[in-house]
This record gives sequence, C-alpha cells and structure tokens, in this order.
Amino acid sequence: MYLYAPNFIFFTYNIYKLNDKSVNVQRMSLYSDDPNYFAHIYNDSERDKKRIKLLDSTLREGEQHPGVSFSNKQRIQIAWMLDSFGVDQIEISPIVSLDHREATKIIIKQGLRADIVAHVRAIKSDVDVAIDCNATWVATYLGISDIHLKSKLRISREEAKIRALEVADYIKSHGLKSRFTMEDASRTEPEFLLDMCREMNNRGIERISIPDTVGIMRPRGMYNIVKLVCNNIDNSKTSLDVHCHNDVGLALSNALSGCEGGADQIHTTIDGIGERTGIPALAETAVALNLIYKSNNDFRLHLLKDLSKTISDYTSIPIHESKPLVGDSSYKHKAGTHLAAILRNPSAYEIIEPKQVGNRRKIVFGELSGKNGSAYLLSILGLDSSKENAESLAKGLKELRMGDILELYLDEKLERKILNEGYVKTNKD
Ligand code: HCA
Ligand code: CU
Repeated sequence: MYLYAPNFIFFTYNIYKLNDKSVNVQRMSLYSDDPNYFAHIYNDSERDKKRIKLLDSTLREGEQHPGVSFSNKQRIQIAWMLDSFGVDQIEISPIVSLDHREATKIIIKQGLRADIVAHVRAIKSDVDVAIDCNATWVATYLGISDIHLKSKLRISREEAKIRALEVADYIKSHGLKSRFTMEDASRTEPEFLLDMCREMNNRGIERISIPDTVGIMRPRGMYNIVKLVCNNIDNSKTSLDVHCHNDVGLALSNALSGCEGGADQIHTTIDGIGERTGIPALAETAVALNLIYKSNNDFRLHLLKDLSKTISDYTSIPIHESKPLVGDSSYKHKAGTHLAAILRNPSAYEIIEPKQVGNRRKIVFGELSGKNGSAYLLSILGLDSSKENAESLAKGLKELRMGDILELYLDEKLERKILNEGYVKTNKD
C-alpha cells in the first residue's frame, strides 16, 4: 500500500493537469467524503458542465410502442406526473385520433410548468390541428434521408425542402414556437442536412431535432453530426435536440454524446418505450444527467420508481428486473463479499442511494451469503450472531444447495441497528 502511494498521487496530479487544474489541499480532503470522487475525475465531470434539458415523449413516441394506448385520463395523469418530476417539455401527438386531440387540449389547459409540444407531420393541416388545441409549441417532422424521401414520401429533396420551409413559415406566421425534426438525420447526406438546418435557423425556428431514427450511430458519430450542425448554424437562435433510438442499446450513450457535441435537450420516455426498442429511459437519463454529467436540473428523482410503475400498470409491460435504477434487482445485493461491504457502507456497491430514486435495497440470502450475510440474518432473527454461529449458518446455506432462499429489505431502521450495534464488525474475514 505504502509503495503505491507516490504513483497514485502522481497519477491524480496528471489527471488534474489534464483538466487544467492544480492539485490543492482542499480538493484532496474530499477524497474520503465522496466514494465517487475519482470516477468524476476520470469522467472529467467539471469540464462540460452545462444544463441539459429533458423532453419526455411517453405520450407520443411511447404510444408508438407495440400494444400501448393510454386513455385520456391516463394521458393527463402522466403529463402531471412528468411535470412534477421536472421535465422541461412534454410531447404529445394531437393528430393520432380525436381522443388524442382532446387530451392535448386538456393537457395544454392545465397550465403545467413544462412546455407542451404538439408533434405533427410537416403538413399545414396538421399544424392547424395543433393550433386548434391552443398549442404554443409545435414540432413538425419530415424524413429527409434519401431512403425516406424515395420510399416513404416519394418526393425529391427539392420538394421536401419546399414543403418543410412552407410549413415553417406557416408556423411562424401564427407566432408559435417550434421545433423541426430532421427525421432520419443520421442517414442523410450532410450537405442536404446542413442546408435544411441553415434554412430553419434563418427562419428563427427555436429548435431542431437531430434524430438517430434507426439507432445506427456510435456515440462518436452522434457527437460528430451534432457538432457539424452546431458549427453551421447560429446556435444562440436555434437549439438542438437529440432523439436516439435504442436498436443496438446505444441510445442513451449516443444522446449524451450528442449533447457533448452541442445539443442541449434529450428525448426520453418512461421506461424507454417507443417504436421497436424505443429511446432512452427517463430514469437512466435523468440520473446520468444529475449524477454523472452534473447538469443542474430540478428533478424529483424520488418519483422515478413510481413513474415507472404507473407506466408498467397502464401498458401491462412488466419492468424488467434488471432495469437500471427502477428494476427490482437494481438494489439487490447477493454475494458474500458484497454483503460484507454493503452492511458497513452501501456506497461500496451503489452510486446513488435507492431512496433517492424511489427504490429499495434488498439483501439476498442463500449459498452465496457467507459469514457476514449469515451474521446479519442471525441478528435480525434475534439469534446469537457470533463468528461460530455465522460460520455454521453460512456452511448450512451452502449445503442446502438451493441457491437463494430468501430476500429481505434492508430498510433504514435495520441499517442503523447493524451499523450502530456492530453485528458485522465481529465477523471480519
Ligand atoms: C417518428 C419519428 C421520430 C421523430 C423524432 C423527433 C424519429 O416516429 O415520427 O421528432 O425528434 O425517431 O425520427 O420519432
Ligand atoms: Cu423516434
């Protein structure tokens, strides 16, 4: 340990230099306080610290998930929940059905803190529907890649441009705030993409969405495309959204990387539901922004589990148990070595406390529990948790050959009892 110390200090010093900082005593004293401290240094967390906004599209993209359709009461409740959670924008499509139009109208009337964005096709009659709903924000979308132009819209690039600009002018003439979505941007020829973005920028369109509609991008690719657009428009006039699909599981990484390239808003849905495999999940995105990207949002993270549960109840899509943060196993601890640490200090294996995201911590007992887990089990049963007893219980649990036998919540009262009364202290390996 002693031997490695000088290297260690040298190493952190280099990282500091990378971050353009000098080592100072005050920072050094934080080492022991925050177990995530060095991770934040590797992440270079201080460098790009900017507020990244969230648009939640559970009511639009989410309803495009196979089998999902909310009732109007549910749509209104979801909008309220999202608003109290603290998202910046809530997207809904008023053109799907008369019910959707009604829901959009009612949600807009609620006077929520979040902007309500009416998502429609780039067609004047669709914009009229948004206007009829009293929308102040309208998002229009148009596929601009060659494959979308040829196979879906059957129009030329020139025709697409005329259509998009006419609609943009129409929206602006009604004094609405708007976003234009360059659908399938990630497969669009850069010159055409930039041409369209510049035109929208010149028209004072408030936001442009750069979607990776098919989930083909690498994080670096998403960074590149957003950076390219950002460098070619006046970003102070038009901000950029990223909407990344999860076909290969890269959606959230791609979206975050797009923000490093210059976007300032990520699209999410609760539990990530959407077309095919959906888009980034609200819970993962919000925690990544708050904890890892140090974005200064006003999220009520403790509502995350409830949001997830509500959507799962309404959609009948079960929350996968290993779903980050909100899944049932996200805070379960099992292996003996893990339990030994968790029972002394849960931050040994948790980067954010379960109660902060509305979840609960559980201990799994069985053949992997070891001495510490066994001592804990004995102590909560009011039995003698001496080293000998703990060892023989651990042996017994192994010999049962039944794998896991029970799970218990490690609630706060019990945690205090263990930590204060030192049940596990006596059973050091
Ligand atoms: C769609 C396409 C879209 C639009 C995204 C956006 C996509 O399903 O209508 O408006 O930002 O993935 O490109 O969801
Ligand atoms: Cu989408």
